[in-house]
Amino acid sequence: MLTTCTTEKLDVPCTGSAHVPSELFDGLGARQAAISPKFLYDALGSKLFEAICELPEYYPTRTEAGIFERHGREIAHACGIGSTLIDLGAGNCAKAAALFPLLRPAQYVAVDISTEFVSEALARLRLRFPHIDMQALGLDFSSGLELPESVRAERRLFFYPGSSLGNFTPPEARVFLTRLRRGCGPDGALLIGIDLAKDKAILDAAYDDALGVTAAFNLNVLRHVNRLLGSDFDIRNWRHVGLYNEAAGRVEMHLEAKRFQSVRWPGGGRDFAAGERIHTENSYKYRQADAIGLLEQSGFEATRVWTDPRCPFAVIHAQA
Ligand code: AVI
Repeated sequence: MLTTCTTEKLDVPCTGSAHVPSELFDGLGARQAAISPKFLYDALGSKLFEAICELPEYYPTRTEAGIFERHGREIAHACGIGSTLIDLGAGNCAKAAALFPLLRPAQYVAVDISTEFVSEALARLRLRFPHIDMQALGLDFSSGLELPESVRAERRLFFYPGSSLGNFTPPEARVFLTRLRRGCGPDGALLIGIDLAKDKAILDAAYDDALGVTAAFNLNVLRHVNRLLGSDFDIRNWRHVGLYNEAAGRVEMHLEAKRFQSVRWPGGGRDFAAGERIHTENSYKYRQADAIGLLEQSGFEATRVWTDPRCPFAVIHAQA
């Protein structure tokens, strides 16, 4: 089920209380316990992710920003000006805002699961760019992409930076991209940033930083789950694990129980043995050819690719 809400009217999470707990119950009850990575992004989680992007170990944000800086004009040429810029997972809107002077969008639509966070960012952005028509959408676009009529249908340019595609499994990514391609309409396109496979040591450090910000980001999901589910996870009983699984081609984040514990929630609960893990995120790292293959299997035509010579990362423009 898809829940769409315009943030201006909202002061509650828009994730529809009817389906959120059942998804969480299923994940926590599974043999390999799991929590969907979307639950990492409550208001604090979004702020912690913002801090991760500043860390020296977390290269994707810096690398991608460098590509936008070095190739901005070519990127704008490929995308054209005056588009309907739809920013998926907009967060603090900083990445899209940096492109406004080049892309000069006719409309900017900031989509994020964390409504509170994105609407605050948009309020600040409206002051800087009063001539751009802007709207915020609180939307869990991982499960559907029904845009309201207020979003212009012409010249849609979906913007999906930061390698968020890596948080889907490849089959899920294909389903998601196919849905995006349909949402583009006949004259739409996609501008996407995809992280590429690299040295295990670099990846391990990026997802388990020395300051412990990624650990806090991961552990915070349990506080969010406690609020959503009424459970009694004690974050002091868990430790963060983030490492590259080379065979699977992905970084995995887990929470590992430090000791045996019983966790309760209304109507149920679960015992966790010491060392047992809850899987909280995958972050797939593609080879460039595989990333392009994925786009093409989803009906897109990759027209331009920009990379960084020192750190494998690709920004791709793909026509619908
Ligand atoms: C949002 N997403 C692309 C980030 C990533 O790199 O997979 C989330 C993240 N998880 C840990 N650090 C950052």
